[in-house]
Amino acid sequence: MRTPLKPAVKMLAAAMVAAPLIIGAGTAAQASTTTVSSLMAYGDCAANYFCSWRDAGGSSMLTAHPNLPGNQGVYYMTEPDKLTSFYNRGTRDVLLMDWNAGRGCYERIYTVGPGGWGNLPAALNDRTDVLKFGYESSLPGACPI
Ligand SMILES: [Ca+2]
Repeated sequence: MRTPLKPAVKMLAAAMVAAPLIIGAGTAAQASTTTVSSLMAYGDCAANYFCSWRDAGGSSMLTAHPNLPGNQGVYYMTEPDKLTSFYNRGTRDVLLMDWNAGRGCYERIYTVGPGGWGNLPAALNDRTDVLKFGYESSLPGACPI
């Protein structure tokens, strides 16, 4: 049985639902710093963005980053080791990178093609530290391939 939400939580949730979603509006630089609601789900990921969530099935949004060229498309996770599910609405592959302490470098653990969405395999859950669009960017400390 679910515990009813406390009134303050209910009000906050209602306000978040009522607030218009502005991701994708304005410049890419502005949009990349837009605060996202934990109520967002797969369907809320804007076109040309890579979105991630803390929980399976697009639950509890973690990040929304625009598909930018070169090194602008490299994003260090503000909350590393939290990414569980994802949706790539960009036009290029997104590479998920994990710090490998043994090797002392960031290794690619997963690649999400354009349009790809879902949950990471269990062994890769809560490991992503950096994500990057495409292959042309350089990530300092990346493991040699
Ligand atoms: Ca990690």
